Amino acid sequence: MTELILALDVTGKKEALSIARSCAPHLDAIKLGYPLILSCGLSITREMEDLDLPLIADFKVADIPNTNRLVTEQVFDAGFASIICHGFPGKDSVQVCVDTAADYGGACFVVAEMSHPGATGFFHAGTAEQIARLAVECGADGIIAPATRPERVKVLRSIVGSRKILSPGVGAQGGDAAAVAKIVDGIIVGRAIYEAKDPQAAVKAFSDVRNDVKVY
Ligand code: OMP
Repeated sequence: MTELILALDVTGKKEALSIARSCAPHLDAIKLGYPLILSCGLSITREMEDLDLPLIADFKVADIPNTNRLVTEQVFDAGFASIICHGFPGKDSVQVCVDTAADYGGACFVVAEMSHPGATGFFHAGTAEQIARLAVECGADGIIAPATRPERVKVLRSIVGSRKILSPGVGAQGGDAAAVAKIVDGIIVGRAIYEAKDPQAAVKAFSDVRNDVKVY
C-alpha cells in the first residue's frame, strides 16, 4: 500500500500539533521542514512522539560533506526517522547523509526531480536521471520525484527499481493522487490537507485513494 505522508508546513505550534493529532490515524509519516522548525524549534519532534509516527526531516540538505554530516546528526538526535537531501552537491555530500542516517538506523531520501514548474529548467535534460543513479550508487533508501509529472516518475522508477519513491505535488500543485499513488511508495500532501476546511475529512479522502494497489 502506498504510504500517505503529511507535509506539515504550518508555522504555529498549536495548529501544527492539533492538525497532526487529528490526521494521525490516517497517516504513515509526517514531514517537517523549515517553516515549522524555524518557527517552533527542533524540539517540536518531542511533542509529536506520542503520535507514534515516523518523522521525516525535509531540510533538503545541500552542503559540503562535513556540514551535511553535522546537520544529519542533529536531525537524528532530534528524533527524526528520515532525512531528505539534495543530490546536486555530488556523491560525497550525498554519501555522508546516507551513511550518517544508516548509523542512526534511519533513512535518507535524495531529491531527484522537484515538482514545481521551474524545476524543469534544471532537472530535465538528464539531470534527474543522473541524480537518481547517484542515489542508487550511494545506497540511499529512495528518491523524491514529482507527482506533478507521473511520466517522469516512471522514468525515474526504471532507474531506482525497488527503492522507495516519495512523491510531493499532490493536490495544491495539481498532482493527481489516484494516478500517482499507483506508481510510488508514498504520496506527500500538504496544503490540500492542512488548509482544508476539515483536515480530518481531507486526510481520510487521501487515505482512501492510496489504498489503490501499487502497480509498476
Ligand atoms: P503541498 O504543495 O502543500 O502539498 O506541499 C508539498 C510539500 O512537499 C512541501 O513541503 C514541499 O516543500 C515538498 N516538496 C515539494 O513540494 N516538491 C518537491 O520537489 C520536493 C518536496 C520535498 O522534498 O518534500
